[in-house]
Amino acid sequence: NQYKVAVVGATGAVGETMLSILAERKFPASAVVALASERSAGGKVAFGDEELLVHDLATFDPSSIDIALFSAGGSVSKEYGPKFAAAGAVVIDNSSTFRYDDDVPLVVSEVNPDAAKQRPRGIIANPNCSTMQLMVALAPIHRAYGIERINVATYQSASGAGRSGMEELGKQTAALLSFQDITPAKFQVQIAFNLIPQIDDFQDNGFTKEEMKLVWETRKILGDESIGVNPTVVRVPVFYGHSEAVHIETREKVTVDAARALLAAAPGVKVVDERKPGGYPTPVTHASGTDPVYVGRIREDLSHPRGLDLWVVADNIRKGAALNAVQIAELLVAEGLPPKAARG
Ligand code: A2P
Ligand code: 11C
Repeated sequence: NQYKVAVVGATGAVGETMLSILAERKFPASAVVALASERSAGGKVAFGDEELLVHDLATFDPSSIDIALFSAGGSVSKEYGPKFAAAGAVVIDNSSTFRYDDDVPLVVSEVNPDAAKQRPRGIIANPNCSTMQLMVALAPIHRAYGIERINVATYQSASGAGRSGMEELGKQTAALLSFQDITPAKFQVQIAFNLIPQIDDFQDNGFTKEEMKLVWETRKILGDESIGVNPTVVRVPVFYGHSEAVHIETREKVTVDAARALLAAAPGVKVVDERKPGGYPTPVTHASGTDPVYVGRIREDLSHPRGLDLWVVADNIRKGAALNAVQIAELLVAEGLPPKAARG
């Protein structure tokens, strides 16, 4: 079976990676269509060794599309996602627009792949990057030992804010090193040589929306509303790769050896946990540009009898967004989704 695939937001940080991963993994596509706003329509984007012409989403007819990967922001998903679904495409959406709707599955390919089969609206949501890597690492532990509570502090890279976030980090760094003044634009305050304990807007409860996404998405993906999640999210001056200092409390005690063995066998996880300098994953030395979710610094909590500490790092643009979206598309292939062309 060969599918006609659309990538919406093809010129963005996630969209361009969706295209390269579709090519890398030889996704069975009869055609791939690159879509963005009229600003970049007529330009070119890379697809493996080829170049694709960028088309204007606003004037594109979706009727021939089998699978559409959306990563052009929430408002674009909200307007065009349902239009593509109504035209018979399965929409895999990377925005937060549909994630919390009961009739839209929220899928991490290694964790709850079967959820993708029930999609009454023709839309499958891709989780937020910070939740994604947390779930790949924690689902095996939850299923074996039962997680009651998660304390997590994140260290999220500038690429989470898209291409303009990376540009701002680069420009501020260069400007400050040559003693020039900077004016924050994309980020709330200076990001170069700094840390910002805010991602997305503040909610009434004092948490930011990025923090609440960790709470809502964890419960939905693991199918367990009783899990306590206590998040603090921080933007850091790193280009690619989100890191997380994770503390969990389980119903049954998990030893370091048991956690290591479980994670070593878990799909999508790579354990890097040598107790020596550099024997742990970092965004630059391990995660950036690669697919696994890396776990290191595994320790039994000194202050709680059933507590475990972990350090979890992944490329937020790849597993955190583009790779998982393509893996969801691969689930559709495995399921035998009939392509429109074959349906005649
Ligand atoms: P464009 O290049 O035309 O602005 P990032 O998250 O890296 O900032 O990328 C955002 C992506 O979403 C880009 O591909 C951008 O395309 C696309 N995009 C933004 N607004 C629209 C829109 N109104 N219609 C279609 N694509 C959009
Ligand atoms: C960030 N996690 O790092 C955000 C980006 O809900 O898909 C992705 C936001 C989302 O800024």
